[in-house]
Amino acid sequence: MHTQACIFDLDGVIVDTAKYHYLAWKRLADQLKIDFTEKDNERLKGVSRIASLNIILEIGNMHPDDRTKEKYAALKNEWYVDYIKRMTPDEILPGSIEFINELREAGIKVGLGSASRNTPLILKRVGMRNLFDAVADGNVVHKAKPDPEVFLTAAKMLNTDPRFCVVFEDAVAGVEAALNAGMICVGIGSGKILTKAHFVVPGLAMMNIEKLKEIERKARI
Ligand code: B16
Ligand code: MG
Repeated sequence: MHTQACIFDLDGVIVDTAKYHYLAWKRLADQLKIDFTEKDNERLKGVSRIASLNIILEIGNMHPDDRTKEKYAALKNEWYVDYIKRMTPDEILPGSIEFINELREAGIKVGLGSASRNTPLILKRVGMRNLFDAVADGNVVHKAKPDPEVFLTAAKMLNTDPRFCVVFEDAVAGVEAALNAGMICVGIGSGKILTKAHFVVPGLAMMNIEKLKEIERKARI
């Protein structure tokens, strides 16, 4: 097997924080009298905080100045943090810990690549920080997915050639970021949405080393 490192997205792959992002954005949209639906929320997945706000403002056809935008983003984050500071390890998505432990036992490095600036708080709340050899998140990376910066940074931290990294991603922008980094990408979710991923599974509960080997073989053909 060539794979030397696996890099995981956080929101939607390891934990389901998308629901909290939605509740907090919805609260802001309601205050601004913008009609923001769960379907609209799909467009926000994997996208940075300010880019998410821009999508919501676009839906409402609003054009506030930069200072007002920062105020809105800060308000949303305050409400979001209120949710995530109450998270528990019960909110880790099924199969995540088992698969990561299997990788670690096989000597494969494990990294995290997330757009979220709240990554440290989430990892602390769910007690997973020690399972990652490297964490590249929105605090150290500045270009939003689909730019490959977040995954290339994780690979560098792990001292691994990007060609030997496999990324697990639930967002379209994240899959593109992984491919732009020259990595193999396993989509988490639906093959109808994540059409560019090398392989798609519904969740990490479907993953193990044997499956990883099979995916790697198919992706390299
Ligand atoms: P924050 P991921 C992303 O996390 C979320 O999918 C996206 O909805 C969010 O806007 C972004 O993080 C920034 O999060 O506001 O906490 O900095 O999927 O890259 O783990
Ligand atoms: Mg995600």
